[in-house]
Formats: sequence, structure tokens, C-alpha cells
Amino acid sequence: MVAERRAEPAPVAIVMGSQSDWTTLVHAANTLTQLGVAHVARIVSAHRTPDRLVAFAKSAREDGFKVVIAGAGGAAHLPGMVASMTPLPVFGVPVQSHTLSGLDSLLSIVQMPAGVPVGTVAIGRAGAINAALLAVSVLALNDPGLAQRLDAWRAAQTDNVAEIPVGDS
Ligand code: RP5
Repeated sequence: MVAERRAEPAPVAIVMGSQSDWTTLVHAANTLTQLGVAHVARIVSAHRTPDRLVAFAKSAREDGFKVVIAGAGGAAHLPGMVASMTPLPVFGVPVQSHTLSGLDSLLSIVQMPAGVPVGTVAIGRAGAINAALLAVSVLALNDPGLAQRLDAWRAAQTDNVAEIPVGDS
């Protein structure tokens, strides 16, 4: 049976390897919400739910997604596996692990062999936010309204930087 398609599918999929990754990936979701970009978030573990991973990645484009944000920690093969099964741009977020502080996640995600790219961002919250901003930049190429919102978001960020530091000297 062919699944019913939503009239306007969310353009961004956020996938993560575990519920424990959500405290990091929620920052990507919040950033997309701030910029008015619809998204869905799903737990898709490369090793605990491999069939879910294959089903998601193989149908991501026909399901209407334009960009995938994939976050994982430790032996973080989720972003690379997703990228192996979809032509969509995949941004990989290394989640900060307990044992190696996310260096394991970073190296697992960033060291893709030539031919299957994962755009890898910083470890943790900063990376999650930047992955969302990269997704917005991609979508804004064909969405003037979103481009304006992104410009405004960045201008507000600039305006919020005080020139004079506060505190004892
Ligand atoms: C990875 O293992 C997940 O992406 C997560 O970062 C890490 C730990 O998972 P849990 O043991 O917290 O489920 O697959």
C-alpha cells in the first residue's frame, strides 16, 4: 500500500541514534522552529534498529525531505549510513559521549571515504545549531521568504553582541 503523502511535507528530517541524543539534537529542532522551518525528529539507530534506518534513508527523498540532520555518539555510523542510501545533503552532528567527550563521535562521522559525503559539524549543542542553520541555508536558496528570515536571524545575533564586556576588570 502506498503511504498517503502530506500536502506539504516537512523539508528537514532530524534523526538520532538514541533517545539520549535528543538533549543535543533538540537544539537543531529549536533553531529550525525559530526560523519557521518544519521538521520531524525520529530515533533511528544504525545498530539497534537497522531496518528502520534503511526504510528511512531509502525513502527520505520521495517522502519529501530536502535535508537530513543526523546525530549520533560513540561509534557514530548513523550519518554515514544515511548518506550511503540517500542523495539528500546529510549534516552529521557528533554527540558528546561520556567516555571520550565526543571525539569518538566526531572522528566516526567526519572520516567518510571519498564519494559519500557527510557535512560534519562541531560536537554537541553548537554543532546541532549549526547543522540546522546549514539546513536553512540550503532551503533558503529556493525560498526568498526563508532567506529573509535567515538574514534577520543573523542580524539579530550581531545586534546582541555587546561591544563592552560586563564584569570586574
Ligand atoms: C549511539 O550510542 C547513540 O547515538 C548514542 O549517542 C550512544 C549511546 O546510546 P544509549 O546507550 O544512550 O542509547 O548509538
